Amino acid sequence: MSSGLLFFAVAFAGFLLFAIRPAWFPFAIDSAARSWDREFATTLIVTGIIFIGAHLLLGWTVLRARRGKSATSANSGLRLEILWTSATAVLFFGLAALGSKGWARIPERAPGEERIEVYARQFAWNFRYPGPDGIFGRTANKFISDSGGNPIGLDPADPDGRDDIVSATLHVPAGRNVLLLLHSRDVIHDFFVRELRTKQDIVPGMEITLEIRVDRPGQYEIACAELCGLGHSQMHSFLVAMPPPEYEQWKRAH
Ligand SMILES: [Cu+2]
Repeated sequence: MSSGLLFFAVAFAGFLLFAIRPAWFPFAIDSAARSWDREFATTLIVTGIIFIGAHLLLGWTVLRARRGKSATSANSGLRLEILWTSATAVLFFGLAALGSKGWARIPERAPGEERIEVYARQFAWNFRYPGPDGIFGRTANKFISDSGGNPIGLDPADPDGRDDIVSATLHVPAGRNVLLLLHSRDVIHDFFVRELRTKQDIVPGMEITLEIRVDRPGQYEIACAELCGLGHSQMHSFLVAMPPPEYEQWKRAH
């Protein structure tokens, strides 16, 4: 096979990878995630055009040199050097500015948002809801008992905690702002949902907040994205986004 044919075969295969998207991102389930996807696509298209253009130019100069026409000396290209260096700088700063606009669009804290606690441990997830009273009951390490069904250490003497709901899956109301309060019981874990395009580290001894708003009901996988020990690969759960009436019903049933 000639090298030219091989080049076109590889280029075509590369093009197909993007066009057919066999291993592309799963769909995005909130507005911030969709804006980051648009940002990603813009960057990919702009850099893709430049990449292809630069390689065509490179091929053209190689062919030209083969035909015996010498390249111009490096000194005479100073103006060009300045031109494309500054064009690259403008492009990169422009893309960064566009990107920061996307980050600023992360959902703001909203009154009436649903507050849910996330508890990560080696190697499982637990989620806590404050129950009808809206107050999270006290917790303490001495009450933690995985075999006794108290993985987060709820204080049995605290009346505020009696109606708290502890679940192994994260149920959220679709279309409403949800404030996740992230806790770790042991080492650093990381809350990751591909469809949210978000990863948030969970550090022991800290309460880290993460604001999400899922607008598409469904079930999505939660993975731990921080290598946290031997069972790390099994540390997963599900985010279940439900229409608000169904969500309220689910809470009442627990
Ligand atoms: Cu983990």
